[in-house]
Amino acid sequence: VKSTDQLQKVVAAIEASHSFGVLSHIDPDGDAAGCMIATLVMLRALGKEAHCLQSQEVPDIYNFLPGYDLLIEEHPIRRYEHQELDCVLVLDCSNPTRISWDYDQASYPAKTVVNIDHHKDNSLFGDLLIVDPKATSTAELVFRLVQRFGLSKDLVIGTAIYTGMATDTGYFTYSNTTAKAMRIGAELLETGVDVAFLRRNLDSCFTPNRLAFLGKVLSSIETTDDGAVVWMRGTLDMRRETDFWGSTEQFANYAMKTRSAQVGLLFVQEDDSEYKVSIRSRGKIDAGEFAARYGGGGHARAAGCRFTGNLEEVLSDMICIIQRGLGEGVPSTDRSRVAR
Ligand SMILES: [Mn+2]
Repeated sequence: VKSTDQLQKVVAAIEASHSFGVLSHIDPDGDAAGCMIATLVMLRALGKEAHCLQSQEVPDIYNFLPGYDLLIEEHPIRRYEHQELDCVLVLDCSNPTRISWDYDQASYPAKTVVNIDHHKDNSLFGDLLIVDPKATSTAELVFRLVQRFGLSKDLVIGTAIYTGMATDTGYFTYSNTTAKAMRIGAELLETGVDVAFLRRNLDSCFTPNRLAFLGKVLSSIETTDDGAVVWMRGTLDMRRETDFWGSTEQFANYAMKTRSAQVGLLFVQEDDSEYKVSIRSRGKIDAGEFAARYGGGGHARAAGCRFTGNLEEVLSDMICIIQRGLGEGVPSTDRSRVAR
C-alpha cells in the first residue's frame, strides 16, 4: 500500500472520530514529547476531544515547550472505566511492549489504533499505519498529517515538530538527516520557530543535582584496551549521594566523545538487580539489533534495553558480543596516529 493512501486513511479516520487518546513510548524523549504535543494541538484545533494517556511519565525537562500542559493533564476518561475511545494514536513506538507503562489497554479500549512511527523494526501493529523508517523522526511523519489539515503554520505545533526532528537528528547533523528534513526545518524557521530558544532549553536542562549525578557517571568510565567499547554506570548509591532521581536521557552520548569509541553503553540501576541500558553506536554495530537481543529496541545508532540480573555478568556478555561484531582478531594498524 502506498504511503499516501495510508496517510489518506488516517486523515479519514481522524475526521470520522471524536474522542482521542495520544501516547508514546516509555521514557519519552524529545521526539515523543514533540509529536504528542503536535498531535494534541492539531486534534483540538480540529474540534476533537483529545488527551494524553501517559501524563504521569513525561519528564519536566520539557516543561519549557508551549503545549507541555497538554501532556501532564490527566485523561478524564479515567473516571469512566472501560469507556471506549474512538481512536488511539500511538506515536514513536516500534511495538506494543514499548508503549507507556501508564497505558492500560483494558482501561482505554479504542475502536481504531493508529501506529505512527519511524523505527525500522516496527512490528506493524494497529489498524492503520504510517510507518516510514526513512523519516528522521516521528515528528516528521506527524508534520505530514498537520499539513493535510492545513495547520503547518501553527507556531505551537511547529515548535513541537522541530523539537522532535532536532532531537532525533542531533540538530540536523546525524547521518539520518535528509535534505527533505532540512526543508521542513527551513519551513518551520520561516513560520517563526525560535531554534536558538529550543537549542538553549533542550541543552541547558540540568539542575545542579543532575550535573552532580552526571559527574559520577562520567567518573565511572571504562573501556576496552583499544578504546572501541566504552561503558559507564549510574548506581543507586550515586543517586542517593546526589539526590538525583530524574531522567538520564542523553547521558549515554558522552560515551561517544572519544575518537576511538565504536560502541558506548550506559547502565543505570533502577532497582537492586534491575538496569536500564542505553546503547550508542558509530554504525559498525546495529544498536537496535543489539538491544533486541535483550528484549529492547531502537535505531542503528541509538537504542535501549532493560535487564534484571548481575551487572558484571551481563556486561562481560555484552562486551564479548560487541567485540565479535566489531571484528576482533583483525590486527589493528593504529590508524588514528596516521589520520592525525
Ligand atoms: Mn523517534
